[in-house]
Amino acid sequence: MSMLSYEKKYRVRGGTLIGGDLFDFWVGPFYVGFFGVTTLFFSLLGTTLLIYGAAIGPTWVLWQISIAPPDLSYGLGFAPLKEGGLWQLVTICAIGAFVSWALREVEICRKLGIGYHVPIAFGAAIVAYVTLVVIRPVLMGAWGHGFPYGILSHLDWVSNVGYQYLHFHYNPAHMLAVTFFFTTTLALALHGGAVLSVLNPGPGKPIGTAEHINSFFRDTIGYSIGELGVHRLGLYLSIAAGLFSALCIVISGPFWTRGWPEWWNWWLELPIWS
Ligand code: UQ2
Repeated sequence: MSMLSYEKKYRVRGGTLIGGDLFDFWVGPFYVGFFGVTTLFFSLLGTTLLIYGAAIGPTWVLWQISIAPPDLSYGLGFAPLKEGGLWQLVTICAIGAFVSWALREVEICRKLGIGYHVPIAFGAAIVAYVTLVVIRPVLMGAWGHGFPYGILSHLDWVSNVGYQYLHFHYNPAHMLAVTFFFTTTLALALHGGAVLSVLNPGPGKPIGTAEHINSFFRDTIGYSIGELGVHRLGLYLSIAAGLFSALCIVISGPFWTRGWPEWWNWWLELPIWS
């Protein structure tokens, strides 16, 4: 693997959050660090537990394998391994691995002297996952409210929980989350298309610049957000998609227990109609 000239310069000691220079070294192109070790530990243990769960389960059909959370009757206690305890351990491993990875990103940012934007963005995805399997189950009083770890079973969970609130698309936070996801794809399609178009002008022609993109968008829609701006927008849109996803599920149950279409009765009940 190639090493850019500046990589050597920034492969320096320090910037670690814990343990001084204990794991402050590289293996090939990869920075290790304390959190590299913990990432490896949690991912290997979690994956092993998932495979063990599949081995004692009823099927090896990939789509049908499922590691389910405990029954609601176990509340917020520990369940036996084969009764959801595996799910609880896998959840601990997953959170351990995700948070370790984010902290390893922070250490690398500190070494490079750059901002924490990347770990913060990844943090939004972690928040969404933790909301699903910890915060909402705790607020509702049972680990059984978490989603099962399986390709088809987690889809069934989403469908069932959706219908439990009659029509989840009436959830206002869900509306915002979906809108942010779609707008993220629009922005990335525009940005990816814009970058590739200036870099591929055709054989023998010189490549374009950000100014060409500015001109293109000013000519077509009368506005260009700019080279830095489009990346700020992308970061904002995608983080907002994750955070509104977390919000839309955490309010379903702990805050609102009826159908989401009914929530909109506040509109019909406004005094202005009478
Ligand atoms: C832009 C710009 C880029 C871009 C893109 C735009 C030079 C390389 C894609 C255009 C983006 C706009 C107008 C924002 C669209 C708004 C939403 C909500 C999708 O101006 O600057 O830089 O890649």
